[in-house]
Amino acid sequence: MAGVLGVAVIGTGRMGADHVRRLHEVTSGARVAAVADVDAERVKRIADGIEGCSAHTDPAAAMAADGVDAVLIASPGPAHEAALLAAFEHDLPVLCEKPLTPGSASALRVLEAEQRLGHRRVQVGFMRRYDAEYVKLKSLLETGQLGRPLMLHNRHRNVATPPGFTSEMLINDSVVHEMDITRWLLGQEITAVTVLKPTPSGNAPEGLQDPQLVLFETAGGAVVDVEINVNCGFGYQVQAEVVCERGTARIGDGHSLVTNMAGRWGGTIAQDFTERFEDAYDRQMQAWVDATRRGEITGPSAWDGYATAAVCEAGVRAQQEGGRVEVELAKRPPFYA
Ligand code: NAD
Ligand code: ISE
Repeated sequence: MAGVLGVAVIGTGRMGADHVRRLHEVTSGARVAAVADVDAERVKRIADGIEGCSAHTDPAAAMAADGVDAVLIASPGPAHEAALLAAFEHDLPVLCEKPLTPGSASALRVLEAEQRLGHRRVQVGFMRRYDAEYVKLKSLLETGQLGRPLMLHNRHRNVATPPGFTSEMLINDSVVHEMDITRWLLGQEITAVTVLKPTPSGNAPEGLQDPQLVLFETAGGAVVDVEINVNCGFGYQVQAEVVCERGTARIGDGHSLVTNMAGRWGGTIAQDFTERFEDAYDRQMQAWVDATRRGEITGPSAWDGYATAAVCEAGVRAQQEGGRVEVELAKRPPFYA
């Protein structure tokens, strides 16, 4: 495709509005051609700020609008399957925010529908794969200098949860990123999940099991731990340390700016994901637009969306029933090789 890519953005809440801004102000080679949201006022307000952008309350109507070549889905997870199937009807390339869908059965239906199209159409918004530090870490592991990865320690901390955030969402909404990054960094599927539950923090809303310690086992015999701690109060932190046979490598310390003043040294901590991963969201968008304009689909696939949904299911069972739960994963179709 030679021209500018016209994108329909479905869902204009926190992430969708930020993606609209990004496409409009940061990304090159793309424009926001249409927006859709069930909230008519919100979607009109957003479209009014962008020349040539139409507003819709029906996602399918936005996808059928003039000048739309591709779709970005940023509605809540339960609305993703319908939006993906509508995009497939128009044979449009899609960048779909995580999760692909909230369960493995619905994710499998999406895989089957994409395979019926005969070509890949979906990139899933696991944006950490575009974070400069994670990219460096993966490149280092791939050189083999450190030897085989034995363990991966992760910390995932949020300042506070929004209203309605449940104990299951610590797994489905938050740890899903570590599921993807583990599979990507180590190049191995996750085979089993165990969840340990400390006495909840006094910062956590009543009834929320926060924090949790989540353990993955991988097909290659690595063990991965994730501290998920989403009402820590002090900042948004995502850190990872890989322990290999000949050394370790660690990212996410946030030491890019260190100040010395009045007998103290220190820096600042990001307060949310839009700040910590701003560059990653930008790079993800540019990579998707560039690949789409070349007629290619790159980045995390619908298979990655399905595989993480399957791990989430094992994780929620482990959280609720206790013990070690094995991940039930379908055979990977050659289509997603
Ligand atoms: P949000 O609640 O702020 O926004 C969702 C928007 O979608 C709302 O404006 C709502 O009116 C609209 N909506 C609801 N149902 C719809 C439908 N059927 N069709 C069209 N619009 C609909 O949510 P959010 O925080 O922006 O999350 C959106 C998506 O982004 C979710 O899938 C979430 O998991 C994902 N997300 C990803 C990251 C990340 O780091 N990659 C961070 C936050 C959220
Ligand atoms: C949110 O939905 C995200 O995707 C963020 O990246 C994550 O850090 C946060 O915990 C989730 O709630």
